[in-house]
Amino acid sequence: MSMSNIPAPDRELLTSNHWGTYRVHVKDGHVTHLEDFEEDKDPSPIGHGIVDVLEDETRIKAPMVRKSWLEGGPGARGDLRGDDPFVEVTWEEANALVAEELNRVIQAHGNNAIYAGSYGWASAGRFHHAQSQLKRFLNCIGGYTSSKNTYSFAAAEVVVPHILGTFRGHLDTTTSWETIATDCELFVAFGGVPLKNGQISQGGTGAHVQKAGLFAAHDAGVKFVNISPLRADIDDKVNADWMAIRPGTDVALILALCQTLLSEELHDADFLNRYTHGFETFAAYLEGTADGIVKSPDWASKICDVPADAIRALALEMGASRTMISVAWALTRQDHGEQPFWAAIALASMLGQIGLLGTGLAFGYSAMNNTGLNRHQIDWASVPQGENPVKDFIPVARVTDLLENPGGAFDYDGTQYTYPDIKIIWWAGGNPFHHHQDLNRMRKAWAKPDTIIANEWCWNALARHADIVLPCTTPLERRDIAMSPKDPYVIAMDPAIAPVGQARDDHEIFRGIASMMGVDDAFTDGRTPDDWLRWLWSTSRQRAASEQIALPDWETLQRDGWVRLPDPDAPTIMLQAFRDDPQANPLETPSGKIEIFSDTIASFGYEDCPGHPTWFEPVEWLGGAQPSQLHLISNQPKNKLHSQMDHGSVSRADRPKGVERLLMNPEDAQERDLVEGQIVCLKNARGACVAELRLSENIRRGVIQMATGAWYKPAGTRCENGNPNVLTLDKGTSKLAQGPIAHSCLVEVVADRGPLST
Ligand SMILES: Nc1nc2c(c(=O)[nH]1)N[C@H]1C(S)=C(S)[C@@H](COP(=O)(O)OP(=O)(O)OC[C@H]3O[C@@H](n4cnc5c(=O)[nH]c(N)nc54)[C@H](O)[C@@H]3O)O[C@H]1N2
Ligand SMILES: Nc1nc2c(c(=O)[nH]1)N[C@H]1C(S)=C(S)[C@@H](COP(=O)(O)OP(=O)(O)OC[C@H]3O[C@@H](n4cnc5c(=O)[nH]c(N)nc54)[C@H](O)[C@@H]3O)O[C@H]1N2
Ligand SMILES: [Mo]
Repeated sequence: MSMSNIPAPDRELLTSNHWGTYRVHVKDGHVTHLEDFEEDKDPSPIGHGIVDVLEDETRIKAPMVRKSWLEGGPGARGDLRGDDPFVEVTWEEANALVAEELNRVIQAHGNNAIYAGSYGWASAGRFHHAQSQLKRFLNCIGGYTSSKNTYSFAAAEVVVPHILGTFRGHLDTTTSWETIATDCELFVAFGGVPLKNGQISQGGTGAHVQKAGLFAAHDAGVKFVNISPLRADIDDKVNADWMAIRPGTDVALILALCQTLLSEELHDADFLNRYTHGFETFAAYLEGTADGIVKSPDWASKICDVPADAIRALALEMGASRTMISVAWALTRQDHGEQPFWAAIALASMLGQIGLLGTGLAFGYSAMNNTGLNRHQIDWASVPQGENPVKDFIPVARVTDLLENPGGAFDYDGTQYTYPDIKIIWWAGGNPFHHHQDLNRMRKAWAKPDTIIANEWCWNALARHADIVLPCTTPLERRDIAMSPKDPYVIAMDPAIAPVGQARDDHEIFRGIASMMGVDDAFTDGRTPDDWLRWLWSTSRQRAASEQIALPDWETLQRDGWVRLPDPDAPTIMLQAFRDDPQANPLETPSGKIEIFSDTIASFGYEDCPGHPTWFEPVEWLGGAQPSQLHLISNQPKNKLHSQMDHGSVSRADRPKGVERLLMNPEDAQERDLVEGQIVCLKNARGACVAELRLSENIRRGVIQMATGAWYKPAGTRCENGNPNVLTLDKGTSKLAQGPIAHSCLVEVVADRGPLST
């Protein structure tokens, strides 16, 4: 039931997603394999993981309704979500059930009783962007309670605009990799330069550049320092110095670097004077004027467990070198996650190299493929979402609080708000049973709403915990365009096979419900999907043309399959215009300068986020741990994107025993009588999960690492697949941003004795 009237192209088929672009090979209507895109010199294996699960038993092939809900109506046995069987229904029945339930809830409770923050990455493709389709549809029927910010770096999204005027703007103008090779001497990387993460770029990746950028810098003689509990956070080839810091303590280390620069008079007073605001207050904090604590290397050493001499030496070296400071996003996903980026901005300001070639500051090289990838950034057209009349929102990671506490108050960025009372949850293109913390707590709260609707293509934990499951297509079953301002390639995404089973494109799903509710004209704007694609392309072509970039017409794009934008003439330098002329190009902060002290944040009076970068003990960290406890880093997985295709061949190949792997230092293992390859159980008061133990000297003592992504498979409060989010704590970073804090987490690890033993 393909909606497209566009004929198949006379060339090899293409597909694209966040992890890369591939040629698609099809035989008898089935995808046989994908082939790496010829333009990509460092292709990612991740994409290949979809082939064997496209049509297998994990695929949702028809609309499904949870049995108790179907029999008892909205609100029936929410506690059975995740355990109840499902009953297949027709699309007509499913659409009618959804339309009727929306009408009921809107009439009885108002549109703010619908929560459709629907956070998540979905798939690439400008038209079939699941959230845009969902939000456009809901805005046609009066709106929904939304969410703000991301799980990636919520703390930075709220704090950095107060300090630098914008966060995203600076992220999108990260200093180009090529200038690191030519103009940097010392590259200090908090959280490393994890090439595993550079496989990904939101909205589609044409060719991978992070490895080439890193290696070129190394070949040019740049010295790297990897400040991380994990040696593997930077590739062995670059011979980085490894500072095996305790997780969650980077702020103490950064403050000591600042204090050393200050006491050695290595700070750039002219830069601080001309470009920053409030340094004196911060300097007084470094000197301990108010609290009597000098933030010296000796002080920091006791917190971060890096030798004081090494801290002092690094400060002196930074003061004497052309230095780039890179801070991984992970540092924002921890308790008081507002502080590391703010402290790093203060440190880079003291070095005075911001806005120059190859030096200064960056938010996470290789967090994605686009970090430091020099490119034109066209404001590509997207599906307009319309206006949401409902003003209620939550900071994205407060979803469990929202469900637990209707009518309750929460603080956020200087204002107090109230949680609405949610009756319907709708998710399309995200997986809260992947991304949220303290999943056992969330699962309980998830039992409360009357109705949960999910658009999904595979039977993951989100689908299993929904009442109405609407089966959607994957990009291999629909036509789209991958075009992202984060990547120079535009890719025609071809439909390679017919939709599997009764799966429908998200757009088609919403069109069906819109039609039942009498808003199909508003939803489609009178356009067919093909009309939308042509509109998206012609609008985007015009926007490119206004920036002197000529793009082919629609027919030519379809014929050729892809186009690469020309490279910009000059490298990108973060904050260059501000550096060149701070009067003509002030920052969008109250002072127009870098706010090392923020009067605005100070005026909020938050005890957990005062007016300047401050060290706080995290709620969970090694400094406050029992001897039996270890610090769990649950970082991004190498072989997949989040939970996507965890069931596919590429991810499965990485866990031969079926469960996620856990990395531990051999000495920690010996103390616990644990051995390589053993199945272990991680546990704390919030839950437990299993993992296969792997030992390595490349992780600091006291720290264990387990990638996220395993599909949540609860047996009581224990996850049998190894999803670390049964262990992580669900609490906001601070009253300022209320961001998630997955990386602040203590656990115990014991030999596994089976499901009933925990
Ligand atoms: N412990 C811990 N937890 C974390 C993190 C961490 O570091 N540690 N990181 C956090 C971060 S940074 C992030 S961004 C989040 C990621 O969290 P998510 O973005 O929610 O994770 P994904 O697995 O990418 O979820 C995307 C979902 O969309 C579905 N999907 C794909 N294509 C389509 C489509 O076309 N239509 C529809 N309807 N659905 C589709 C997929 O099957 C999948 O279920 O996780 C966060 N959680
Ligand atoms: N392959 C793959 N790539 C991805 C993703 C994926 O799921 N798979 N997800 C993408 C997304 S949505 C995002 S947001 C980015 C996230 O990008 P990041 O936030 O950079 O990702 P992480 O892998 O969580 O963290 C990077 C490293 O920081 C280190 N680290 C953790 N805590 C601390 C600390 O307290 N101090 C120091 N110094 N280091 C610490 C960890 O060892 C970790 O390996 O990755 C993107 N790239
Ligand atoms: Mo993210």
